[in-house]
Amino acid sequence: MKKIVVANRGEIALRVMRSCREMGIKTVAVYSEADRNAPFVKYADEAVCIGPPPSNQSYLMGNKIIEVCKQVNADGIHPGYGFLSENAEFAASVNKAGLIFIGPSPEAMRMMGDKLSAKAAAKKYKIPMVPGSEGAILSVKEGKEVAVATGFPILIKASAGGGGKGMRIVENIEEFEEQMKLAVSEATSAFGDGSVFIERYVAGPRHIEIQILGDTHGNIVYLFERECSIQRRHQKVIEEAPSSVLTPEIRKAMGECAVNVGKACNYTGAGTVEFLLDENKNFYFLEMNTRLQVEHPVTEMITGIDLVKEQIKVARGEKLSFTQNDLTIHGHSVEVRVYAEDPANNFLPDIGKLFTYQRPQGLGVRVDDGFEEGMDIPIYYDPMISKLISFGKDRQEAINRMIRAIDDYKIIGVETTLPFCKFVLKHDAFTSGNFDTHFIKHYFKPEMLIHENEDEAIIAALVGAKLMNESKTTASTSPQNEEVEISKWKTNRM
Ligand code: MV4
Repeated sequence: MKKIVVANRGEIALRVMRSCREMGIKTVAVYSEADRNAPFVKYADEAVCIGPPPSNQSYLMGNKIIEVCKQVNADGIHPGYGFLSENAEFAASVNKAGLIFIGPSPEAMRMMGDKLSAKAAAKKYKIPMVPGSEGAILSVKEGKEVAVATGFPILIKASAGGGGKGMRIVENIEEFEEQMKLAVSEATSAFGDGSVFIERYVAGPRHIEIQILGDTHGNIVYLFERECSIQRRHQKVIEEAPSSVLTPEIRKAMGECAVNVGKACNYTGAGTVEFLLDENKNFYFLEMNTRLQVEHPVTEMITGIDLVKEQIKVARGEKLSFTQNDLTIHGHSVEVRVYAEDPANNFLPDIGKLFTYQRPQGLGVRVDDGFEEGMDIPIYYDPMISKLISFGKDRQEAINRMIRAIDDYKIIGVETTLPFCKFVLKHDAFTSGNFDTHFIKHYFKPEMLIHENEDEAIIAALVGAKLMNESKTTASTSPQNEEVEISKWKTNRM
């Protein structure tokens, strides 16, 4: 491969291009009109504008992107995460055009994209799964029988869903019919597929996922776990590797299960197998994500492996250059997602201009971002400003370094989730490692931030007042439009 089109934007486009550059591969940015001045466009060797800002007229235009590949004589496409990354039809079109899709086969994407077929495939390898229905629930009557046999509370999940989309909790049999009907109609309108299934509801689980890597010669390895339990409304906030609760035995067992899930779909490239871990440290396979994930850097930090490089090498047909025995965990890494959202105000998106934007630096600090000082955060896409990643010899050092990095990060112009992340990192439940997916619901109230935030709030208010005076004529978006955009952001999260 000599030239790769990066079919994405922002931090992940830059992230992919950096690895390409190290490998001597030319890069092509495809960008929307909203991203004309973005760092990833400048960083690329070539750049082609593919349309107006809305994703469905630019970053989701698969055929247009394939056309660009032909124009610039590229031989591969890296899809990043989100947008077209898990679209099996797109991957198939790329291959059909004689280009290389840097990711798994369309067949593996299809099989794992549907939760029921993913579970059916995993079952052949005796992977532990939450008790529930064997396959799709076809009637309310059947559903009630399965729910009673499983034991309440249960979850109704959409087979075409994933990442928590289309999930409904049912506490008792009286609620069942209504909830099932809602689940089916939601799944039908959201995914065009009303298939649902039932699982026992695991009450206070941890979300632990295993990174795997497979080549086209039948080798699959696991690159250990990422702990992603700190999340808000299915949106991950803080991730870390390794997890503070896994014993070497459980780690090995989960890793081997993840490899088997990979084998069940002949997986190639980088993928992630999601598990729930209950209070008794039983783990259950949930679903597989067939893309590079947002939080992949923490795995890179503890393994020393560049996952994007490995994706490209696998796509070129190379054998993995290491075996499972070559892989070990070194130190500890934490990632926080920095969003342009106001944590004191129900995490409302707070887009605007980055008047001051100074990244933290120093030993063990990595910033994956896609912005420069003075840039506007576009309203059209997910409002993630950056991912801040720390590395230390152990968990405590990684956490202390992260808190230092948060304090060194200077962002003025928009509210960010940084103070909220600091709140989490300093909380006893987090530092002790004794937390689950309900952490934020249990421990966070917006009032808790107001004190933390005081100095910055005063500066921001002063800067804001000054700017208001300077530019009274600037047009503002109507609240109605803002609402539409907000709902659009919420759908595109990884
Ligand atoms: C569950 C569960 C409890 N029991 N399944 C949410 C995301 C999707 N991948 C699956 N999810 C869950 N599935 C059973 N049987 C709880 C969740 C869940 C969750 C999982 C991981 C991280 C955060 C979560 C937050 C709420 C619910």
